Amino acid sequence: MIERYDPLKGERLQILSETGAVNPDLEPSLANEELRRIYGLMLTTRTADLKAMRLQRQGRMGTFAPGLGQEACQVGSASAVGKKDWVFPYFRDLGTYITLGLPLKNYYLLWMGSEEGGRIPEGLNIFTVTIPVATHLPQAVGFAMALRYRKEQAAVVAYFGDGATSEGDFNEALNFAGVFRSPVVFICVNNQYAISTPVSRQTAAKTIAQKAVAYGFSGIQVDGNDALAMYAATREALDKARSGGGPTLIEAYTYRMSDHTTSDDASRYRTKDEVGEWARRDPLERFKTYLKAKGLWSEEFEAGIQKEADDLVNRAVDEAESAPPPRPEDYFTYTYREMPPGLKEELAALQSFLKEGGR
Ligand SMILES: Cc1ncc(C[n+]2csc(CCOP(=O)(O)OP(=O)(O)O)c2C)c(N)n1
Repeated sequence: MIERYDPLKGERLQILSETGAVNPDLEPSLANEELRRIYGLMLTTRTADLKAMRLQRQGRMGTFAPGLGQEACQVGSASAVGKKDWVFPYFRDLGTYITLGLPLKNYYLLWMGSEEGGRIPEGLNIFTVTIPVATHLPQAVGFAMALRYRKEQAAVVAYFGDGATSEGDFNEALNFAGVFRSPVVFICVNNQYAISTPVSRQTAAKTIAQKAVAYGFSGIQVDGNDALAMYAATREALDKARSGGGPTLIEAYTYRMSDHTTSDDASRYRTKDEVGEWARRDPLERFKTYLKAKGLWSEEFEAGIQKEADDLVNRAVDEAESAPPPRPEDYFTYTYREMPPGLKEELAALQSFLKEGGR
């Protein structure tokens, strides 16, 4: 299917139309319970995301990067990840973490400034939030090569934004992956902006997906507000990667509905009309219409999963807020197995500063 969509011709994979009508030829065969689960995960993601924004406004959380509008990119693609695959998310990937089973408490703790939040529970094949743009991409490719050398039937998924494609790390990662046919799926979440820089100032290319052509592998542009399309494209790309077919670049074409972070004001560089235009393409509404048409949605179902989401979010807030406060030393502890001399010096300086009552 991926090969059938040519990004150079402006072709984009869509399975659920903007009005929620499904293309029966492309509809993935997912059990009813799985479809309801996908919707529930998107709803949970949105609930958790809006809560984080409120916590920040109340001074209970640090800077936060909201993912409003990107739920289908995250939940749709992550639902296709296999048990043995590994995932390198980026900093706006709450739904990816929720889908793959990271406790929400951890995610909240991280944005509350605690390194404890970055401790991934045993058995979860997922990496911590990466704040530096694109630095995790060469790491993801290296990890994929390690899987290959170990002859594991597994692949890697790496997420990043459109802004990341201007970084050298993007070029190095995709070039290496192309040459060595690494088992990796690159998912570029093109949400149209990198802070205030629109994608038209990021690249002169018509699509991001077409960049794959220059690296010698396939790229596909997918409607990122269509969870079914994200699921289908990711599943196919992962199957291909695991069976030796090499990498794929998926461009999830979407929109960041909220601010870049809690310290941004997007209304200074975007028009109300533009935001309104994208609000019509809401990924949750679209999926709800699809479930309704299949007889899988009811008011009681919605109320039930909303309550579950609220309970989960409230529990995670309680747990995160009652956890021990972060220790400044922790920021030095986890980067290297053995702390290099420069860091040791900085840590000692911080400790004496704190001892003297510094804050
Ligand atoms: C290497 C690096 N440079 C700059 C920054 C500051 N920064 C944080 S997010 C961001 C924009 C990223 O945009 P994009 O990759 O499109 O992802 P989005 O935030 O839109 O999801 C920048 C420049 C950073 N974190 N890392």
